Amino acid sequence: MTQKRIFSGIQSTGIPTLGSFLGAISNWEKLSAEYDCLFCVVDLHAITVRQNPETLRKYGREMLAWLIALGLNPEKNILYYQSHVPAHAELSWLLNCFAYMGELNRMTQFKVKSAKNEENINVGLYSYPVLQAADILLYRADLVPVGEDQRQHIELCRDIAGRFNKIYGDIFTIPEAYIPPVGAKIMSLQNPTEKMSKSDENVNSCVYLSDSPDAIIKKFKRAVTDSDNTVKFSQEKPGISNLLTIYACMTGKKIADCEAEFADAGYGAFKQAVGEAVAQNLAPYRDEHARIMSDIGELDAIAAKGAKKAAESAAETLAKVKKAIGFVV
Ligand code: AQP
Repeated sequence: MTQKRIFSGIQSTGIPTLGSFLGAISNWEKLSAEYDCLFCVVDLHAITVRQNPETLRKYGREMLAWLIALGLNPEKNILYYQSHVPAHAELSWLLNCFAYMGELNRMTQFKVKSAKNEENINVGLYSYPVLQAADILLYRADLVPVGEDQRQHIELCRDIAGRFNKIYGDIFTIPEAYIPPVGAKIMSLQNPTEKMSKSDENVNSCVYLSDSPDAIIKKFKRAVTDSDNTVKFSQEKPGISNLLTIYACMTGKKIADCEAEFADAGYGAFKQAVGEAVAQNLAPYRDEHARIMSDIGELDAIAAKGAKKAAESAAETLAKVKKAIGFVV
């Protein structure tokens, strides 16, 4: 039996956060033992928000190095930059003709990002989910491990694939989202009702994977909570609930056991413990990242090899799609 396939991607819009690690990349690493995997630095998606060219290039390489440092073995998994495989953009155009504006108008991420970038509400930002559908469908992925914020985009991808298949036959694999039961939406440390985001202007709202242990502990000490001083998971306590989720993910304990552990502790001791757990867990990855970044030639060679393999697989799907649509082949 052939192995089932996973595709997932991450934008090169900054240094990855604890949110992208817990919501996505740590699960990629766990699932990669059982699946045939492609993991992509989605730099075409990144330019839906204006980027400085040098910074974008730097973040692209750094992101690929993070994926490897976090345990994605390039010998086992296909790792590459989206812009190195033109089939993503090509299929995206074709799928634009099968996606409805009514559907895209409903996308929460578009609404949030266009509110934040009023001076640059570009067509790419609007059709972002169609490119994401192309990313996934090109590789006939069975499973797409993502954070909660991407659930709506995966649903749209399934709808577009189903619509296409209904017209042209069984061309696309309809993918399933994999959203982890705990850690699917890590919230900002400064505003716990908003998602932790790597492009947040307030650096204290995010833990970046590159942060030093001291910086991590300080950020948790400053985390916004309420004044009630009881460590309890509840909707009324979004700050403390977020910290409990992070602590549970870092220690592998159940939320209820974490609550019990800190039942007699105040917020100060709890925040210190969460900070230390995160700092301790992330330290080895930071060292490994620095080691990988010390050999850019090797990193670029990994990306080139990954793009070659990805392009071969993508070409098969694209050929089927073009033939089905009726282009002269
Ligand atoms: N806070 C989060 N909690 C859980 N999962 C998260 N992810 C991102 N933030 C969190 C998941 O990480 C994967 C890669 O995300 P991305 O970088 O491609 O896009 P994003 O969701 O837009 O992430 P950011 O950090 O918010 O980036 P910017 O600031 O550039 O928009 C996805 O699976 C995502 O769900």
